[in-house]
Amino acid sequence: MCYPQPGATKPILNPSIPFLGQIPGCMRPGKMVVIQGSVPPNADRFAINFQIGASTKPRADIAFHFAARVKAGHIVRNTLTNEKWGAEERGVLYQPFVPGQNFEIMILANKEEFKVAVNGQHYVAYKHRVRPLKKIDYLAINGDVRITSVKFQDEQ
Ligand code: 9QG
Repeated sequence: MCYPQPGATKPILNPSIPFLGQIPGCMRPGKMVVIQGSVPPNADRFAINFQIGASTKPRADIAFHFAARVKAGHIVRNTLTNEKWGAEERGVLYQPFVPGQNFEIMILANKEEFKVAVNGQHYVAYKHRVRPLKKIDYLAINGDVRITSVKFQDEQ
């Protein structure tokens, strides 16, 4: 369900991990999520999931799974539908997260794709496989990561 929430929303500060939170007004073209945090020393992997609902059994669909495999040195993008993963997108990208260091991830949805920037630099795009975007109502973050702030913004 999507509960529209007009106006600016307050950042969520220092959430515990795993984090699960409703996306105010759900996803739509122009919606941006800014996530700040750090990668703990010895981190193996963490993931950011844009979900349809919050169910754990059966597991909610994930429109966009952004999985940083820090130790393995790559980032996997995928979609989970009816508890099954689709085709992974891996590309030959550098792995931008450094154990012990802070990061900022900005994820902006437009009509065609999610655009992900890491530390102020465009990193990767992921074409929408789930439509309409407003079905996407929860953000989940799990794994080896510390989060200091999660902000939802609407592009002007
Ligand atoms: O490994 O790959 C993404 O394609 C799977 C992982 C799975 C996903 C998936 O086991 O792991 O990253 O949420 C999950 O299930 C995570 C932790 C082929």
